[in-house]
Amino acid sequence: MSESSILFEARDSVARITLNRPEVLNSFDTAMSARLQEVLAHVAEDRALRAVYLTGAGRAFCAGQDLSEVDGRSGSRPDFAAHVEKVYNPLVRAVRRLPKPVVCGVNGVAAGAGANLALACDIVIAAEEASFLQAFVKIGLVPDTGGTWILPRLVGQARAAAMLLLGDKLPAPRAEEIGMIYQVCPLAELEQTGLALAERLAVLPTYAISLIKQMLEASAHNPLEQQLRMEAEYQGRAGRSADYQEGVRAFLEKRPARFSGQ
Ligand code: LHQ
Repeated sequence: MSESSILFEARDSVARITLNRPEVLNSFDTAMSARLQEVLAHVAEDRALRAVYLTGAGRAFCAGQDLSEVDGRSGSRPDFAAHVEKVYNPLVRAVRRLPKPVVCGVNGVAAGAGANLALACDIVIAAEEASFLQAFVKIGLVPDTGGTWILPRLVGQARAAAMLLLGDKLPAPRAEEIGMIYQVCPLAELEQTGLALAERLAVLPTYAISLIKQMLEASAHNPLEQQLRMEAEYQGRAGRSADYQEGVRAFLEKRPARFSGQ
């Protein structure tokens, strides 16, 4: 049921979110997406929460769409455009626009929309045993959940094309090698590593981090001149923040900074 398909736990300033339908490799049905959208909206609003750790329960991260929900065997022709707008696009927007960092801990296979949800996160780490596959083409579909936007930016056109057209499994260590994800670690250390990263991020200047997220995203399409103007404008904003006051004061007083996130 939707109540338990997403587990949510707030510990100190870190929101821990777990995709929790392990019997179907945490694949998404509509209710699970709706619940994740609610949880992400709550995290966006709650000022006490300053970083997210997203992972999956059981042996997979997420196998994308729950194919039993969109079973094409009846011969009907469903409206997948509306489905993608309702189920997947809001998740990508929520993660990318969240004014807080999202660490994704890919604990096992990440396929289809599941792979692209992971790649939409700000820092992606994975278990050595994990893998990524752009499974869409294998069932006659096209990539969604931002895959055609994010993948070429992460790995370049040549590798993105091969991954999207062939749908082969990419082992996590190779994904790290080619810069698609940040880091791999043994499965037994994944949670500790991911939560430690989220905890570190949660005490950094959250407002500046939210600006950096926007700047990185804009750099994907801005010409240099526009990006330079954005950097100047956003530095202006950051310079007016309480965390800048604290950061520079702490530096001059030779003590660790205590950032409020504002
Ligand atoms: C599943 C699934 C699953 C249901 C494993 N659904 N049960 C957007 C627009 C509209 C429509 C369609 O979708 C989209 C976005 C998308 O994400 S499209 C891509 C959808 N995903 C896939 O095509 C991946 C399908 N799954 C797989 O290829 C494999 O399961 C992977 C490679 C992920 C894992 O393989 P294995 O480790 O060998 O596991 P398995 O295949 O044996 O799966 C274990 C169980 O989980 C099994 O059920 P069972 O009752 O036999 O134990 C699977 O049926 C079930 N499962 N993925 N997406």
